[in-house]
Amino acid sequence: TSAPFDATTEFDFKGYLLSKAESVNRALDLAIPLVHPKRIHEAMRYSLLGGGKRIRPALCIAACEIVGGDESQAIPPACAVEMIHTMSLIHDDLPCMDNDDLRRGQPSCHRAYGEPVAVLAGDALLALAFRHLVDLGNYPSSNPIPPAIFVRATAELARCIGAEGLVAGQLLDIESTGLENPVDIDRLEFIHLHKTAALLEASVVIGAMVGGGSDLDIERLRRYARCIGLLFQVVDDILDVTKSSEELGKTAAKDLASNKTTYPKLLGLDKSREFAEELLQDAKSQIEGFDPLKSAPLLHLANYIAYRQK
Ligand code: GRG
Repeated sequence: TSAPFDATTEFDFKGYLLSKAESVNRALDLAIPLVHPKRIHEAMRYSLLGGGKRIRPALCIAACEIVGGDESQAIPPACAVEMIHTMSLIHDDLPCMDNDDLRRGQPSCHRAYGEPVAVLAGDALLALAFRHLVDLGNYPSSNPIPPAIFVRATAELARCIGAEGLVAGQLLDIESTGLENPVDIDRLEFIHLHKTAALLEASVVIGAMVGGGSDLDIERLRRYARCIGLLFQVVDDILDVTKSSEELGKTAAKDLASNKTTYPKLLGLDKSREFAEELLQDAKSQIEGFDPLKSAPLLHLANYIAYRQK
């Protein structure tokens, strides 16, 4: 499938993603110096700086920009969400969870550093994420953000990742694995909205908050993020079916073996594609009222999630 032509086709999306990833990678590198005790800081750096598409930071920065903020205001929250994403991957790979030896083509954190250090590296990244988000020293002094915004952003991030967010999605996913019958569509949607969409939602929402977005802006962007979060998983499921067997990665093969419920299994391939298209259109409709130039990154991020090939 090729990306649709629209008014923003001229926008250099690859360049945008690359430049935001570079800014975030620089800030992440500075955020974790190799101080005592070195081993924990090494493990944190190993997982945080070892690749990744940086989709959540890009969403955070793009949401800040769409409401009129600038990149420098969004770098600390963008780093915070990537720290949380990384800690969730470290913990997800542990033997007590998904038991994965590899992450992004490299030994997973517990394979490289041992389980105790991996658990602690995840814990430390979670703590650092919140510290980094609220540390005024990380923000440009020329464009101060009101303290009340930090309170709201902190609450938002905690809510999205806690027992009513990411953690809830992970638990239900674990409990649904290996069941003889597929889970129903409501449960599948709950898992994806919590396990995947919640952190995308927090990324977008706290980006819009630090950028000075109104409550209405924030709620429209929240809706956008939920749609693309679900879309991410629906497309993942479709790709698992449409990829040839040699293209099937280890994770997908494992999912098949564990009898994982997917959208194509519940709805069929055509209906799953229709659902993906509806989610994409819904996401795009949420950003229609914003400045067309400033909305190009979020528009292209939605297309990227919908039309990616892996
Ligand atoms: C956050 C408090 C807290 C606990 C974590 C272990 C756990 C609880 C949750 C697991 C969540 C999980 C692994 C969700 C999957 C999310 C997902 C879609 C990962 C792949 O994201 P990409 O493609 O990965 O953006 P890269 O490698 O590009 O960063």
